[in-house]
Amino acid sequence: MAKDRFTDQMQAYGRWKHDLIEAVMKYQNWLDENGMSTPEAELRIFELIDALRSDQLTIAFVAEFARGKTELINAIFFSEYDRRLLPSEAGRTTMCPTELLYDSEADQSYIRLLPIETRLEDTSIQEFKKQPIHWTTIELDTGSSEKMADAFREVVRTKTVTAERAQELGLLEPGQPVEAGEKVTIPMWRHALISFPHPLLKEGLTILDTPGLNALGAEPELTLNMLPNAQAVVFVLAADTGVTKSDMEMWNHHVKPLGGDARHGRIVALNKVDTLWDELKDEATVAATIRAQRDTAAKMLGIDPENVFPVSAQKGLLAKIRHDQELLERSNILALESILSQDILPQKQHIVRENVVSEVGAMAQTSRDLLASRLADANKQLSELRNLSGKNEDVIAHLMKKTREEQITYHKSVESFQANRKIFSEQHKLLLKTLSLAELDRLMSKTRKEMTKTWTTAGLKAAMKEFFDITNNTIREAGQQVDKVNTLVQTIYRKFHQEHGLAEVKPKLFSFTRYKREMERLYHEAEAYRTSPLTTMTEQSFVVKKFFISMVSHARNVFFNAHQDAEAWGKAAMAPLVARIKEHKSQMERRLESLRRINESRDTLQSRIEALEKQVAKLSRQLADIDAMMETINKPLESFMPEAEDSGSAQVA
Ligand SMILES: Nc1nc2c(ncn2[C@@H]2O[C@H](COP(=O)(O)OP(=O)(O)OP(=O)(O)O)[C@@H](O)[C@H]2O)c(=O)[nH]1
Ligand SMILES: [Mg+2]
Repeated sequence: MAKDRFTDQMQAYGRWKHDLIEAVMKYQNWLDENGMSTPEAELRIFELIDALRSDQLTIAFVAEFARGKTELINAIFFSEYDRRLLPSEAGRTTMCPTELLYDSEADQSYIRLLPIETRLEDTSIQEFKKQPIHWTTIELDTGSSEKMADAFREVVRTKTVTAERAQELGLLEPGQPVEAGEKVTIPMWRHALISFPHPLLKEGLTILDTPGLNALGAEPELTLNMLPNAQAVVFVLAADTGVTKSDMEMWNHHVKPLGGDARHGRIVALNKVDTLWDELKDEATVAATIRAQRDTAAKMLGIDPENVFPVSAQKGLLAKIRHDQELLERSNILALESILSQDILPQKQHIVRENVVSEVGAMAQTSRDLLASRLADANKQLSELRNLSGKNEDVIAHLMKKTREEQITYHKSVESFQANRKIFSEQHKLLLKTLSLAELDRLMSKTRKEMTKTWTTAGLKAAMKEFFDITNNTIREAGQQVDKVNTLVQTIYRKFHQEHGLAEVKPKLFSFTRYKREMERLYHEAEAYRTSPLTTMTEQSFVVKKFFISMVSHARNVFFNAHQDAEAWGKAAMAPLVARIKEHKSQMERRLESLRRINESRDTLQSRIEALEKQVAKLSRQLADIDAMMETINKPLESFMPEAEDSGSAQVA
């Protein structure tokens, strides 16, 4: 089997995370054992381990209806059930956004369904997720794939309601005429969560299957929160329909805008190429037809043809179930899988590295620096003492005097450091206050009140503008405060370094850019939405309201994350310097103590030297320990080089 199968690589990723968690825990124990732990470090490590344990990789499938999203999911991830696990049929099948994941906190596999009527409430899906009581829960029997597939059929259920009701729920197209008493079919559920212990899901994979275009438009939270939060979006076209107007609309409005950011992988699949297979034509002609379709699709989407993957989900699933190697190759499903493993996973790992590894790495580096300085000091003392043998008391007295003087100057600069630290803490508090959720919540509830009062589009637009103008201002203020606090930190570090000549420690600065960028994106999106001619229709007021609510909750999330981040950063910002100061202080005390003891009784010189030699040996061992731990922490993902014959550029014949 090819080594670049997504399944294998995802499991390698899981092992990497597992090893990393172990290494971080080992580091924590090591800190404890060596008396180098602080409450701040302990808390931070706890948070980092928690972040690693709950780390998720989300892959979303987006396309017009019936392009084969669900079939692709079945073929790539769930073929070992030897059947079509998720319902996929001609016409509209998937009725609501469906997340497949593993909820490690639940004691039973389940399907949770959020009733469509919850659309009438001002609560976002994100918030509903925290309240299982609003969901209909079905226990999932994972013992049989038939029973599972049966249970999954619940997700695609629909019901018939009057057109007025559908309109009330915001499920009719804008401007669609409604006749009194007319019946329409609507989805039964608004959102589905499916949790079961599948190996990939257990590794933290979340798959988001979505219904076609209208559903996307009607559930702004999907396009505003869920898709931008996914690490990869697979956009599916179908060879039997070609690129239609509604495919283009979806691409331009919902998928293309996600691609500007390096954090998001965007993959285009041209599905159903088996409809072009023709036994009456030779393979070269069929391949040329597929290539031509791929090129046309790429041109229309404005991307490189290399980035469009011609596949057959249906044949891929069939081939995997039947273990038909030839058909599997022809389906080209593996090429798509290898893109997921070779592009998306390393990208994801890169983000985890940036967020977690860099931080633990920096902590470990601080410990290492501390040890190295202890070792240097012990060696220095050792050579001092060795030089003392045979010297008179005056020399020792002189050394003691010098050390005491050093101590006094040092204490003075520590005092000035404490004063600076207080200023830092005040400025940091100001930053937290600017990012405070309490303020934002007040603004949110005020805006919500205004929104409930007004159902006119103009009123909603005014509320929207006010909200975003105020938050935009707040973000600008916060940005200025961040600059101020960062400059302060740099000054404090530099000053201490200059006055004390301690080995230079570089402070970690607070990075606010991604929050600023995210809010800018939201602002522009709100602006575009407000001024779009679509939203001038009164029927749209429902969608405007929904849209706004999901934007506001997104903005709240940005603030929440920024606040948390700033808080954690503030706690850690002075830590390396404080550690250095403490260390230097106790080193001086140790030297003085050792000199004093020698001065009092000459005999202890030899035993002091021996004790120091032991200490040097111990410190060297500790250094080796931490070096080994740092190596595990920085270990790259096991490399899974693709084998030549099934590399990503495999041809579809
Ligand atoms: N010939 C062929 N048919 C396919 C292929 N993939 C999917 N189909 C069929 O296309 C139809 C739609 O597939 P789905 O997987 O339900 O499509 P979807 O994109 O999930 O559609 P919605 O859930 O309605 O948004 C089904 O009848 C599938 O059997 C393929 O590779 N080849
Ligand atoms: Mg589907």
